Amino acid sequence: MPESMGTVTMPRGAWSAAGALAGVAGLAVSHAMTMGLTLRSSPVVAVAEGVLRHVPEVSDDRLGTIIGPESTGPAVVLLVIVLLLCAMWAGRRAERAWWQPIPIWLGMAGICLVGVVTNPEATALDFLPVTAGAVTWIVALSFLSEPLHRIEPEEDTPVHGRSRRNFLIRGGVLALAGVGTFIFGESFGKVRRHVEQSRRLLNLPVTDRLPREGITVGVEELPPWRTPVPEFFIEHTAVATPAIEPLEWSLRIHGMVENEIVLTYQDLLDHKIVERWTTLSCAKNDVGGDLIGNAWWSGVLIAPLLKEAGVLAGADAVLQTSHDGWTCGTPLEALTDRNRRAMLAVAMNGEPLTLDHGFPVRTLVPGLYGHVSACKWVVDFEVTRFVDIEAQPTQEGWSEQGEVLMGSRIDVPESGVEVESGRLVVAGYAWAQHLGVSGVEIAVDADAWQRVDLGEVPNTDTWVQWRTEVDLEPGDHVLRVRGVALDGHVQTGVRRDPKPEAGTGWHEIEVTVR
Ligand SMILES: Nc1nc2c(c(=O)[nH]1)N[C@H]1C(S)=C(S)[C@@H](COP(=O)(O)O)O[C@H]1N2
Ligand SMILES: [Mo]
Repeated sequence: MPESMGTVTMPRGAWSAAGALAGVAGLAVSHAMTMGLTLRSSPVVAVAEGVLRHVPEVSDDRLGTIIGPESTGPAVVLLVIVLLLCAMWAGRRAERAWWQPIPIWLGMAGICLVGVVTNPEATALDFLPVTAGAVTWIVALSFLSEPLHRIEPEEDTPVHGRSRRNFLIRGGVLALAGVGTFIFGESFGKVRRHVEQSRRLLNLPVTDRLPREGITVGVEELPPWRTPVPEFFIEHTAVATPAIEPLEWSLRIHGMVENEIVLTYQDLLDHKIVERWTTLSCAKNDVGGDLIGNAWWSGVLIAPLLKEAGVLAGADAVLQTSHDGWTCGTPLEALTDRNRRAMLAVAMNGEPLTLDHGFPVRTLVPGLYGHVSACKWVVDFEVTRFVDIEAQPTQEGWSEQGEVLMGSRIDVPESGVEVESGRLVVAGYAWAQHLGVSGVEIAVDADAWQRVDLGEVPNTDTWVQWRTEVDLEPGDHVLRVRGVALDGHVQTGVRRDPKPEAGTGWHEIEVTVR
């Protein structure tokens, strides 16, 4: 930049430039964070998608679709331009006082936040990129404002020159950092997109299945018996979901075995695929909670693999390790028990596992809680003894054996609702995995327990739907539910917190009859 431009013109434009640079840096940070956390889309993209969801399609014969759900690209470009104009405005406000641009930054962040939270798939993590972007905007602009404030437009002193150089250096550093951050985010995102692509292209020898007639009890408001994958609970400690190429995946079976085995994804698929309905539940689930789901799982039985490896006498556990470093200890007996049919699952409801549910391979052991068994992104099986290991959940105070306790839940009606007097349909789910549910009972207020109707089940490892009708007097009522297992034992009413083993107690709801 020629020296002569300095004194008068540079500062004005410089404030806008500072704002724009800060704006770019914030967008780069939020983009990189989105990719790093393997979230679905950056805040800006989320806003663009949100807006497009509400505009009617506009098309033009020559140009094709101008606006519409397909045109996220142009919408994103437009939005970035608008945001950068706002950022330049914020930069000019910074000339007056340091706090002046803050409302503008917060307004911009607010728009992004609305875009993010209105996305149907948003999770709590989606807030992070917006927040990080907003903090970057504020910090980056202060960083650039500092030397600019020392430039007095009417003077040309040595201090002025130094400050201008200082400003240019800071601006350069920030621009480089922004570009670097963006490239880092893109490369991160590319890995994930590539794995998503590999997942889509897989053609697994698996089938899909819907529940046969008789399983559902005909209450529409009940959550589906076969939990759709997008509604299936997700529980893991990994902040960034691992993205693993099937071709790069392998499982090592070692430890107390005669022959160590390493299986690639193709090796795994060369085994016979077994398929089965199984309910998976989390020990963290509160009574009445939804950390439980039921799916049609496809995979390879673990028992024959362990037999092939030749388990040595004395072993009683398998320490499973995930690609993300998470570990869990699984009772060996549950893995080798042929009735239990523990599997290395590759598909859920007829589709390859999603990345969040453990793509490409996760363990599934019917009747055991997830924290002792259902290792996602599993890469290592060490045959061992419980006395020699301490898996992550056990260190955190969770039980070591993790056998699923009998449970039951009232889903319909919702607790707290007001209903008309007359017959009221009451329905829900019960489970006693591996043991099987023989009956479900509900009680209204202090009345006696009464049996309800059960749906059918394909095996004892799935949950069962139940339904009944009750006549309630006007007023407030409490309804509670309990299960009875096939071996005759009745679900305990003793209230206990989930940690260490699992929550117990009967699920209760309140209804008001008009
Ligand atoms: N790698 C890994 N696998 C994991 C976990 C985890 O934190 N990391 N959580 C476990 C727990 S506690 C549960 S309940 C199940 C949940 O499986 P889902 O997210 O597919 O429903 O995964 C298990 N597998
Ligand atoms: Mo869990």
